[in-house]
Amino acid sequence: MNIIVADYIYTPTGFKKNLAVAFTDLIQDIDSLDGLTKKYPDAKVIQTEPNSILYPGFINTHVHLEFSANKTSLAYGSFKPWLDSVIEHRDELIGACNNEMMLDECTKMMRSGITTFGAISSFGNELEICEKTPQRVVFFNELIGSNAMYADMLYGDFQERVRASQSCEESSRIIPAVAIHSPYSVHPIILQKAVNVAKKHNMPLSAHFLESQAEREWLESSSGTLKAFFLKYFNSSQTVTNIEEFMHAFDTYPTHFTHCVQATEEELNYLAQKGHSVAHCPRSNRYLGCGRLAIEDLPLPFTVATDGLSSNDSLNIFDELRAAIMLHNDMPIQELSEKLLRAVTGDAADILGLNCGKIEVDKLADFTVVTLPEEPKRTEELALWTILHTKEASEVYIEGEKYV
Ligand code: MCF
Ligand code: FE
Repeated sequence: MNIIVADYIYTPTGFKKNLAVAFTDLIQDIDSLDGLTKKYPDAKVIQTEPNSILYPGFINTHVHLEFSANKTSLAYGSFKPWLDSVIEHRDELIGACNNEMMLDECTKMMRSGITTFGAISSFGNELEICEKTPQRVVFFNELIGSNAMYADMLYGDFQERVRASQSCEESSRIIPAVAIHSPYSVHPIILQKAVNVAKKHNMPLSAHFLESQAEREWLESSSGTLKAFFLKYFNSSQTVTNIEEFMHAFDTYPTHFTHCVQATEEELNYLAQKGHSVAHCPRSNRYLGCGRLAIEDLPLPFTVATDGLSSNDSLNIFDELRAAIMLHNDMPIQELSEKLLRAVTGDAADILGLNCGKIEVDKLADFTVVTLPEEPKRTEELALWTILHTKEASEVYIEGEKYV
């Protein structure tokens, strides 16, 4: 048994002073240090540095490790030029992205306090690294392919990748999962089959959805800037599905939809009614010129995620949270900071069905210790100071083991 003490503990009911947490691989007890040392006299006591806050480990729900080699290859600023640049540079970027590079990004994520991440995998290349990294990885096997002619082959490859990720379940912290790339890139027939796979195995399910205005126009009327893209690369002039049909495909299984920047109020209400949620990627949306997700009016639960280095400059969760504070500049800053911290802890865990993300008895002992540069003068501002002053965590624990 271990006991960890910090000036503040971030619990589902707010920041608490004068408490400590007893843990093995699970959180066993929460009480005063005195109370815990009496109950567990043999426990090792871990005293964190002064001005520290004990958080549950942070969760980055959506990242593409395979694109970690991108620095200046992909075109930022607007969606269609970005998509063109993905097609142009994809092979060389994936080729340049070796295990060492991906492991380095996992380590950097961990130093920023991320103990769980959702890896969107198009080829399965990062499976080995996701097995090796100490973090819990929700391994989202991505299905992509809009051409009916190749659909069966692509679906077969997807099934194989799902199986490979399932075979790692016992020996690592990998949780197999399914990702549908997007409505514009997946044929409705295989889409429904993949949704059924997730449903059958009770796997987390995610999909990019209504990221850009260009996507919206293409899905609504097979027009707009994506028209030239589909003609050029896929020799097609018609969308394979529409917004309504795509949403209905997920009616019976709660799904984590990434972006949703261009969804209407009506569409968001529909998704909310079906029990879905949103992954909000503020920097990715800004860099690809997609707009701002109005989180102040969002009728459904959301997480905050970095997306990949294909549309970002780092996978550091604190960089992302600071960007969110700047992007949502009309929201009251303290309230927003609290909402953002919930989005990367308890809300993310609830949405992905994980037994972590909260400092509560019987949850997995995943912790991130954040140390403020001086004694905080007011408890009401702890969430904001945490986001503004932290680049790296001072300690990180996963299932009770110390990794940072
Ligand atoms: O989330 C961002 C932007 N939206 C869509 N896709 C991706 C993102 N970052 C990487 N991708 C990948 C996606 O997984 O781009 C590839 C897919 O494999 C090709 S999209 C034609
Ligand atoms: Fe993405």
